[in-house]
Amino acid sequence: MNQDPKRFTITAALPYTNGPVHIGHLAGVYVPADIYARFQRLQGKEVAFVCGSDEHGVPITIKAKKEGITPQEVVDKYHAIIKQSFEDFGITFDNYSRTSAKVHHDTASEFFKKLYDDGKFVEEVTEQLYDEEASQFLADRFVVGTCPKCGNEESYGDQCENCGTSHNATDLINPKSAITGATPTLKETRHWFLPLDQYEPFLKQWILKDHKKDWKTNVYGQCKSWIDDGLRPRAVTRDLDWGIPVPVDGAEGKVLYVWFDAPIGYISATKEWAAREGKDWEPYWKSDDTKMLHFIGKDNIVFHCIIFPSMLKADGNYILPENVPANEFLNLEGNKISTSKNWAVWLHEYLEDFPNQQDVLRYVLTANAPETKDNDFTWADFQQRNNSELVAIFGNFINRVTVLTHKYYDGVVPEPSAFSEIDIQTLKELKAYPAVIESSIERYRFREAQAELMNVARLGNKYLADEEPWKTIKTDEARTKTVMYVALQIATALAVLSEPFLPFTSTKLKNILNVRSSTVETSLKWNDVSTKETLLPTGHTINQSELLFSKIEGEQIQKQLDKLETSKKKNEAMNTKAEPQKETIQFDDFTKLDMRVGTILEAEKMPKTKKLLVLKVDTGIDVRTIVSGIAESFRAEEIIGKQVTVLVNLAPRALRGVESQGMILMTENAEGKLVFVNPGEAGVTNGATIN
Ligand code: B3M
Ligand code: ZN
Repeated sequence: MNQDPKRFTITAALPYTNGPVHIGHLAGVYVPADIYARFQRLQGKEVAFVCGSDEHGVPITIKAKKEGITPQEVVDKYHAIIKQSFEDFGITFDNYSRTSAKVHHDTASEFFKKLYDDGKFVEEVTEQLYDEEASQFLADRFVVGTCPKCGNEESYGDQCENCGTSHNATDLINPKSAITGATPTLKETRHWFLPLDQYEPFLKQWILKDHKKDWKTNVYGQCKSWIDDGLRPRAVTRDLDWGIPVPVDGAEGKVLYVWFDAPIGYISATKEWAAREGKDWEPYWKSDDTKMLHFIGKDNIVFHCIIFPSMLKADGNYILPENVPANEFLNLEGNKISTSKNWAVWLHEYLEDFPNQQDVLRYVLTANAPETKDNDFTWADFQQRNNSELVAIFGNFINRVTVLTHKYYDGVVPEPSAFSEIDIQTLKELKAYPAVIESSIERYRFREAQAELMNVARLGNKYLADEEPWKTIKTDEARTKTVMYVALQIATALAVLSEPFLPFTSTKLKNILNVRSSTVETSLKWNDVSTKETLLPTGHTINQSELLFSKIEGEQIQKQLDKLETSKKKNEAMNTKAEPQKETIQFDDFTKLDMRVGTILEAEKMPKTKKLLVLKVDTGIDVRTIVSGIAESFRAEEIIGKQVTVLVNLAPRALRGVESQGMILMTENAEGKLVFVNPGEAGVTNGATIN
């Protein structure tokens, strides 16, 4: 691969279409990929940035079963939501496709057929796990068991999420069906295997030798450990009814393994895009002067670095990725993000609470990107970075420059006189930034790159603070003009350099500087910041100033924390172990309890207590006083008139001097709040017995 690629094929992992996308997806894959793609386009490079929905695979069929709808209905629903979220956050895919598209079914089938015809697969009848109860073979996420490598008891059939190892379902210790919970039996079935062992020499050369230096250590390390462990043939077909049918005779009822078809989705997405744009897709996949990159999360490394490259190699006509800049995981407030536990910040929900603040989230996620290790997102940090970085540094600088330009010069860029030492130095520093940021981006260090962008704003702030145009305006008109001219050049540089990171802000800023519709912008490219003498010429008029960022208040953050707290409580309630069963009693023991339906007639707080309410209850037998410890869960007014279950023959006892003549039956709900064990049926009269 030469140093100056002609075009870029940038892929971002195809999200499984069984749920919406959250901040972990954005931070790990889509924001870094988008920064990279936007940056290359700003450099004037040809880019195909492709992605799409991964619509096959077991997670989707499981979701469909759970919701009682078809897999197609599941993917249609989430494809639309996911696509919208990406658009909303300014992820500039050239094509966001889906693997249920015809172009993909055709492309994946042809890919398989070619390898099949070329004799690249090993066809074998083997024993696979089978669920007798569900009459179904178990593979991938249909089976869970203990990981043979790390001992994680919840490993899936094809991959352990704890240690990242990819294995065959039959390797699992103590496998259990995820459908019925049954212990699977073994049943013979025919499948096609990609003999990864045969690709070992190729992988050793390509990864362990050629890319030792330029791949991230986490990616390289994982690959090395798999290769060192020895690779084994992997089945690329499955006995399932959801997926792409295996396109050969004698394969009825079988589909391609989702991890065989999904990466081919990158090719299909490129084809679809090229057809739409009237371009040729092939150079993007087959030409040596193309730089191909896969942006993914760390759990996808084996598929993108070992299996897919072996497939491409087996075909023989394809280029290989130049790099696979996989990220680690983003945690949320100290815990692993989890869809099933609703421990996540969903993108569509974020936008409801923080409308038009996409850039704030992009910024914070990049500032905390899990590039070399797992990282944590906290709402406190989110607020802090917005208020003391985006508002106080970036926003403040732009606001000062634009407000002063209007105040002093009616919005017209003034003419500078001779530059001082400081001006020359400042402009020189400014011109160095594009190369500095570029170098970080080209090494996939997006946090570092964005930090350098903020340094441009800091440079501007410092310059204004040192040169104090608000003071010199009273004494030295010429000097003030020069200072404002220099500050306006820095502001314009920020509009250009912020585009990959903060695209909405960049557009807003270009509008303020009035460089979008005029001829100025057409000439503003990334490198112009370092090469052009003038970015914003004297005499150019800028538009009215508006705030780029706004302060985020404590209540907004509290609301987000409360949401998470609710999820936490629900999870705790779901996980609390039921109390062990008490000793067995005889039927006669039970009949000793006299439980009735009663109605609360009056309720009043017991003076000087926190928990106790004094109730008058109509039990159908009589109206009696019952003291109940429920004041923390109910206000007295709200329970008057409620029908409840009462144990009426409990020996009376005095509580704080009031005799309680019975007990109301209660339990706790998911949030830990007491609730009545309610008769629940309309038309039950007081005094009705419970048995
Ligand atoms: N759908 C896995 C995931 O979301 C998967 C990526 C496919 S990329 C070809 O983790
Ligand atoms: Zn494991």
